Amino acid sequence: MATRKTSLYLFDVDGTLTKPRQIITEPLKKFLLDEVKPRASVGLVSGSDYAKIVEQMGGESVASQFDYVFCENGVVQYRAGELRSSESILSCLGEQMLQKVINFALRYMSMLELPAKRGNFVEFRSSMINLCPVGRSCNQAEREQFSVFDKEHKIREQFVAALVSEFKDTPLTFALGGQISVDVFPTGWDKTYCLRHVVDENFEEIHFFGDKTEAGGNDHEIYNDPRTIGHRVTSPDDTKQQLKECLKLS
Ligand code: M1P
Repeated sequence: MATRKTSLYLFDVDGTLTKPRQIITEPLKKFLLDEVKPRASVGLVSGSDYAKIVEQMGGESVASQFDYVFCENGVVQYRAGELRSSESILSCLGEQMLQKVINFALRYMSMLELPAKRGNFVEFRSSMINLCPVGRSCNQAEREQFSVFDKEHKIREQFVAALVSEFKDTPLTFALGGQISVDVFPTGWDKTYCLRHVVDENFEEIHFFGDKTEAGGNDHEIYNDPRTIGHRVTSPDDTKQQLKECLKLS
């Protein structure tokens, strides 16, 4: 039987606990904190930064009730609302290489014709760069519109292929972020990175729930890692259903 000492349940956020970039629903939040947390340790592991995770969980007071909050794939780690550790992509790559990536990406994105283009095409975070052809300042309708266009025209897949080819000799990984962007980070700084922070806890089971588990998605590595039991989900409702089955809840 799962206990908080023996079992850890890790959750991706976008598409797993919330709709992309939306706020978690009250019933799911309550279910996780009232039903799951008493039975297992719980953690969030997202490509997003802390501010976005807090916003999507409905505030810092909720986020800090999770035992672990792993941001930017766990390269930035929070516990109980406190920053515990982080790494810098700038120190890892150096300014010159970073600029090569940013300049290539901006040139590539400048050639794209899309239904809409807004601002904030490159978001620089502690441990990753997020590249967004439509621009992160798009509104929700423009986000949805890009997502439909991207599914049809494979904008991000082609962008990733161009980045991989250009930087094939550089230890960088390019992963489809959520709905509208591409995450760029040093190889190895994928979601499996967060597992090093829980080694000392000696959990018998680490479950991971995510929706982007296919190759190229940002849940792929941790979902397939031998240290985790991976659960592929299709929506927040599906996550709840699978959790009920795992924990034998009615
Ligand atoms: O699901 C995690 C992703 O969330 C956002 O993706 P998008 O804006 O494309 O839906 C980004 O924060 C991305 O970095 C992150 O991986």
